[in-house]
Amino acid sequence: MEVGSAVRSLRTQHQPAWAPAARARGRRSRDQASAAFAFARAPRRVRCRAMQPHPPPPTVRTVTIPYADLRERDKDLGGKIEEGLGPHGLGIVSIAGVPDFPELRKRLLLLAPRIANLPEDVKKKLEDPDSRYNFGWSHGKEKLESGKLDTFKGSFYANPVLDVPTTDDVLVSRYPSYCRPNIWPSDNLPELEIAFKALGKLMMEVGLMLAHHCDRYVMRQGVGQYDGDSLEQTIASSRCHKGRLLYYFPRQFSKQTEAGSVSSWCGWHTDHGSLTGLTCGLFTKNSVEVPCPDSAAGLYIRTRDNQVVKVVFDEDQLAYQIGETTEILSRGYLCATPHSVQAPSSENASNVDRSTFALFMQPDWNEKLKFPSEIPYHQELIPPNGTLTFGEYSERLVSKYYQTTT
Ligand SMILES: O=C(O)CCC(=O)C(=O)O
Repeated sequence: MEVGSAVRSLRTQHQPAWAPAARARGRRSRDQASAAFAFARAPRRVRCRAMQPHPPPPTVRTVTIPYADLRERDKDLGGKIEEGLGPHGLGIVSIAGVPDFPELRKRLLLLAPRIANLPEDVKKKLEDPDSRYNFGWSHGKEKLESGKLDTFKGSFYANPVLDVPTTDDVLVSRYPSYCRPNIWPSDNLPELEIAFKALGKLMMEVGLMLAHHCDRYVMRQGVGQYDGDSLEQTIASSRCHKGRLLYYFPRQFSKQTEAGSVSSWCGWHTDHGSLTGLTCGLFTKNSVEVPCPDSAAGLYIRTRDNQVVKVVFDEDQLAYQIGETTEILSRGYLCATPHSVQAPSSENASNVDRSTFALFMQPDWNEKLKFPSEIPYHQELIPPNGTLTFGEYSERLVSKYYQTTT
């Protein structure tokens, strides 16, 4: 078991520090931000489905950064960061050529159907209601946009870096969704812990490299020097990271309208943390990997100018999405976007499931965040002095959603 402190503290190194915005300064408006998203960039549009009553959303490729460039701390990646994650971007980029990633991805994703198909009494023992199902197995506990419980997917949550984030009981009861210990299926699927931690740690390492280039980009926008942490420092010193192994159960549609919805497998949402690592979904049928049976199935993003696009990246690429907290603290220079997942609905999609893995990197519960005076989300949660810890902010956010969805 790993008990203890943060992954790797960068606090003593000289780092740019743009995150806490002591004063709001020149945040770009949503209109400006959305104006220039260029669908006309033909090379990024890879295909359209024909013969549909309504034209389907265009398919757009993520901006891709080679790993060899990402790992060079002095390389100027500002153009790519701006194109993918800046005010006119999709809020997602993918990294190509990450060593060991393809094997670690496949090893973990193939375990998702295995955990979902464990006997019900075994899965029950892997649940953690005290964390609001934010550790261990969770199925049918979250609410969909419709208010119904989400039975379309099951998730297995764990912190891939720390098995026991803290032993302080006060903290554990104050922030149970971050501070409770991991639960592993040691008797029934022991290989899950090893595969989960290996992929989670790799995604964290690469995420830190990307965060460094995001910091450089934001600092160059004239944001100036601030007294808090950069994105890289924030992630490196956090004990709050959470991995989510997702298993999307095969869907059967009773109505055509349900089948065509871009959120038929995962509802629209925006990640609220700092940076999310995401693998390309893996489809299986009767435990054997199959190609995606429907080109309309997969990840969709709502752009800054309110258009829905299907987003694709290769299976050996590792994608990263900006979370709301980073958008707020970067004063809009890095942008979070709402996203959803569509289930396949073609004839040969029956019994096809999908597995993927997301790593939610977020500030430590103790990290003091200084919010700008104007923010695009959740303004009502911020006190007049603009300062909250991430733990306090998250609690307020969960209560807000709890009140509005029950
Ligand atoms: O399944 C996917 O590709 C996206 C998952 C996702 O958005 C999430 O878990 O928040």
